[in-house]
Amino acid sequence: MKAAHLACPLALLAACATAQPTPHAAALTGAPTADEAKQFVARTADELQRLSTRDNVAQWIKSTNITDDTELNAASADDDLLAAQTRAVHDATRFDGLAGLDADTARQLLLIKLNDVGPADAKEREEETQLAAKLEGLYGKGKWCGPDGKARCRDLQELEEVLARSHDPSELRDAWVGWHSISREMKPLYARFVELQNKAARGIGFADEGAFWRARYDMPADDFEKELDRLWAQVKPLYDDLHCYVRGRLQKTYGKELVPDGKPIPANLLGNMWAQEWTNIWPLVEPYPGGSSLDITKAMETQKWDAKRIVKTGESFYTSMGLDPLPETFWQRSQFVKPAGRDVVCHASAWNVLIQNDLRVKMCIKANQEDLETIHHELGHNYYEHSYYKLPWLYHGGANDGFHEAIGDSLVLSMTPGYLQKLGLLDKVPTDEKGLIEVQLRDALTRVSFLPFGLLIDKWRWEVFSGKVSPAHYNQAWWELRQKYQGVSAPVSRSEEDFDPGAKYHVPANVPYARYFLARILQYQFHRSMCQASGFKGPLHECSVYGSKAAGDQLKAMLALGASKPWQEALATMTGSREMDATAILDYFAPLQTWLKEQNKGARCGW
Ligand code: X8Z
Ligand code: ZN
Repeated sequence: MKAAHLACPLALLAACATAQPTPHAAALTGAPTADEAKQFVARTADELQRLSTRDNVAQWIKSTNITDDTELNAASADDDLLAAQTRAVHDATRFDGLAGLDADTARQLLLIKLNDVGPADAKEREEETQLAAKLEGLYGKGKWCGPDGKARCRDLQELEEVLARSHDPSELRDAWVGWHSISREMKPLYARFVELQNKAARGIGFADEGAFWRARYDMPADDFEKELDRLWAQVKPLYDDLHCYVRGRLQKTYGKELVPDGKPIPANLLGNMWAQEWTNIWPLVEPYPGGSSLDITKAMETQKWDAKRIVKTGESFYTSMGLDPLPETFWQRSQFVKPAGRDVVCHASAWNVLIQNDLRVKMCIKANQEDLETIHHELGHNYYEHSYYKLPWLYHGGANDGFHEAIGDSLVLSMTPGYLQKLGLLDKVPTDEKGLIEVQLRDALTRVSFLPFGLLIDKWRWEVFSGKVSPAHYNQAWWELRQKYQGVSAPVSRSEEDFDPGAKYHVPANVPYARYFLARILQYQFHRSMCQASGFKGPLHECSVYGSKAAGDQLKAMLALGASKPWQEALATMTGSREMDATAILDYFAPLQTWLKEQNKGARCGW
């Protein structure tokens, strides 16, 4: 599969295609020519698009009905695609250094070479695709049936609900431990999966699979790593301020014994299975309770919002900006709610299955704020796909994978209290200083909290791929990074029998994660530009581009580029700048940061 955001085990940024026999390098003799390169690109694109379509169908069937058969079927389609991509990557090297290529051919050759590949040995490739399908399946089917296996079995959605709502430390611990037990059996499979991916990456000249992932950003792979660290350094002070305030407030509920000063926060106390977003602990940290309620989940429940209404609300945001309505087939073919009686991958994803505008989402929607935001996120992927599906196949993709993740998220920033009031989900729009802090703190619990998590998953994987961390130390290295970046700790002691990274979807599903960190930075840059385009003049956090055709035009112009240009150019189209930069998120949260610093005076921050 191609799109980076799909729940596709092997799909990475530029990947996914394969198929009709491309002209094998060996079969071509004589010096390569620019014409020949052009034909090679066209043939390869045809083949890869055909195989990707078939793979998408198989992946969709598997993800919406996990069985041994659908897993094997998906693995087999993946295998064909991967075989063709691997061959194409090798064949494309024939044109390395060739002068006289037109810009489009050169760009497409580059993109072919960034496609996912498999090990050269067919048996090993088959093993890899089967492992990929199995690992994602284990996650999708995961259930916790108590320590002796005899309790009522609970799936992730149920256990997440406990993490979100309970304030009883032992209940929180049990739900956390329960879910983290489902990944234990993944460990040997994952270790082998890493070996095979490394073999594949080395087969095309990369040091390891991590280096291959980092090479997909229109800049040298080492520079990309530095770029991430630079962006993190920009936002870390804001995260630290939030961490300090939240820890202080959690102490009031759980006591200093459970939440000591100067130490990481236990990961089960932050309202989310992975402590990646902290919105759910709002009742414990709300600074000025008693004012207007910002809890729109309650309003959605009372008003009995269903999945269709949630998705329609998402679509109307896009159409209000002048983007097209979703195709009729979207409504017929998507999975909005968890079907009864079969295992599915509930983790939300967006698809263009048959490629020709066959947009779909796959979700298990619940009526809450998180899913209202997630549908905007997923539709962002769908609208990107809608904007580039007529471009040549190799341009079907985001400017980089962080762009793909940031589109919907940038619109979520326009879901201001004023907008939510229009939806009937907020009674009153807070107008005073306290109201502003409340709104910003809630936002920060959702988005600032995420930043270090977004960074550390791939920091861990890169170390795993490079061999710096061996399977004997997988879990230890994981918790070192969780502590270092997030300042959270495991709620109970862990060992190498545990495989805690596997309890996060993107690890068994093999979806790179740095993209989400980038998206958290980019979404504010996009928001700032769209606000300017819409003519908005006030502070960034007050702007909503709902209904702005000018903002929509600006967005459409960038989306329409797909992957045809380096991301720096796409960014310039949208923002006028070629740099990713955290000043937009820092500006946005400036009032909150000042307030947090005030609150934290005298506290022992850090861990
Ligand atoms: O996986 C997702 C999306 C699908 S691309 C729902 N997200 C990350 C996660 O859930 O961990 C969105 C935010 C981060
Ligand atoms: Zn996404």
